[in-house]
Amino acid sequence: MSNRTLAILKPDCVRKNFQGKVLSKIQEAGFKVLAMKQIRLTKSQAEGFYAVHKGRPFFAELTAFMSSGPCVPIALERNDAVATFRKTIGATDPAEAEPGTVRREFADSKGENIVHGSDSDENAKIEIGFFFSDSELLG
Ligand code: IDP
Ligand code: MG
Repeated sequence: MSNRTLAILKPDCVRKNFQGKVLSKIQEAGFKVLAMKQIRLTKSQAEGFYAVHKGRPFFAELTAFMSSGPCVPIALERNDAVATFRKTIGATDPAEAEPGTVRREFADSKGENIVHGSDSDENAKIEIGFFFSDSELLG
């Protein structure tokens, strides 16, 4: 069944000017772009988005990084979107990601790893709603 996931091209991706290269790989993997924008999160917005990680040792570093410059949230559609997207981007740590995945090809470190992908259908819905209103998601 066709469903949705949220990608974010993270601030390292925008700084390196890799938005086009990464989006190409996402499109080549069969995803349709439903909605996309470039925005800069405040620190408190980044803390809200990553609230599930509050208390983890990397939370301060992660939210500082995610608010360090503009990022590009993208609502994506495909069959089996969440699992397929996570396969397309690869493991959190680019050193552990499979060859050919987005993180393996473009990311520098486990923290600055180019792209976010939702981890469940439930979280995809919440995360898409964090960035996009219903009228932006009509497709
Ligand atoms: P995911 O993005 O592959 O789903 P999560 O475990 O949900 O990985 O972690 C969210 C984000 O937090 C990661 O993408 C990465 O940017 C950052 N992160 C996770 N683990 C570490 C770490 O050990 N050191 C630094 N940053 C980390
Ligand atoms: Mg995650």
